[in-house]
Amino acid sequence: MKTQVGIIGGGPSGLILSQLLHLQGIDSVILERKTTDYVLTRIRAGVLEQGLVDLLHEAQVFERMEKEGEIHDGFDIAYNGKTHHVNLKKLTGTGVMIYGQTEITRDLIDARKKSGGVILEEAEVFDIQGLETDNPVIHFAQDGEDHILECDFVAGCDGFHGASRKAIPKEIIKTYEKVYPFGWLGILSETPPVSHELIYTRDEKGFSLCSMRHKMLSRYYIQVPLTDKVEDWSDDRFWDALKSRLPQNVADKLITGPSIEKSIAPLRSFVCETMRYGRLFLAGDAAHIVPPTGAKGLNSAASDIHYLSRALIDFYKTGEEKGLSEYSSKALKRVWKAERFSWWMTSLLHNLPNSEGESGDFTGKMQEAELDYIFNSEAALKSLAENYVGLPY
Ligand code: FAS
Ligand code: PHB
Repeated sequence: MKTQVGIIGGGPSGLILSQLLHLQGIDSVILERKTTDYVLTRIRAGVLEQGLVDLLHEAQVFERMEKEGEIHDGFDIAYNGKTHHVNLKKLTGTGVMIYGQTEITRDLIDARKKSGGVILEEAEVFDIQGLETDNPVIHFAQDGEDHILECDFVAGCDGFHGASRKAIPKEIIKTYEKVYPFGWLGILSETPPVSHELIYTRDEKGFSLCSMRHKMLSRYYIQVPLTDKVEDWSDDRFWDALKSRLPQNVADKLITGPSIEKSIAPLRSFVCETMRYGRLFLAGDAAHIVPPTGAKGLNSAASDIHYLSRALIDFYKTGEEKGLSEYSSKALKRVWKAERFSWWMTSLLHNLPNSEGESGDFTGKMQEAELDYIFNSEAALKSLAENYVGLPY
């Protein structure tokens, strides 16, 4: 089998890239190790920066998002029993779109299938050869047999646990990582959200987040120790823990109900430098991971795909290779700023153990002082807001 761009991974990164290339007459094949039905069972991101909304418009996959998505002009941060508003629209001129990653993925799969896009399901990539040549070969297993896909370029969109990053020689790749000593226990419930916007809460019992997918689908998270298992958490135990971390006036309004999804996600910061090796280009979670606190995971994948799609289209239309050679450094510049913001917001709002040499709840006092500073300084609040809505591409 042969194509122009071999895309490993049928998550949002791979699907958006494939759709953008298709609209410019560039062929691609997506190799996805799971079925598309399985991919659609994943509950992930919910907050879209304007950059991602624009990219979905460019990909001509926006109708349902515009109809069912909701624009939020701000969000709340609660601590010490009080709620403080971050007015994104007033501070930055824009807000964020609330529309689940699952729905984006559904819309993209439908669009690719409608336009004859090739998504090979249950096709697991296990090797990539010839990346230093002009004709790399992707090796994948499907239906118990090994196959090859010859292509001009390989897009590694296969997430943190994928195969593509491993194809970069050890002597070339540099990785940076921080693993956080806690996870997020998240649930989805068919209940009205407790508030019309998101509420991030810092509490001595731990972080919590009240989010949503739409007016009758709520998404809640609480910080839990990494040793916890999802089976340790009944719905009742979850709701009690969430209520105990919310300001009383919010807890009193919380409408609970049975969870339709419940899972624990570990938190890590991770960056792989370089994001390019020969004819391989990494994008999205294959290259970087953020703790979800700042809602930057999916949104950083979007800016990668914005840069990579333009570079590939330039190459095929004009032979120009400038975009391809600048891709990694350009993508990493924005990735590192998203990493910083995600680490900062996670460190600000979660219950952290004292560092070496600290005594008393020193870290907690630093968090409180920073929050007091933010909500009494226009400059500090604007800085938070401009990072949350997304820095320019
Ligand atoms: P994905 O991981 O989504 O997709 C990679 C695809 O590659 C998968 O479908 C996988 O099956 C496939 N694949 C892997 N190895 C392969 C192989 N060898 N061969 C073929 N296919 C292979 N971000 C936010 O902004 N907000 C959130 O709240 C949030 N919550 C998250 C919760 C969890 C549990 C996780 C894991 C991530 C979360 N994220 C969140 C981040 C998430 O949204 C990612 O940023 C987003 O999925 C990135 O998309 P992709 O880069 O396409 O990677
Ligand atoms: C979500 O709705 O899943 C969500 C929203 C904001 C975040 C993280 C997750 O910062």
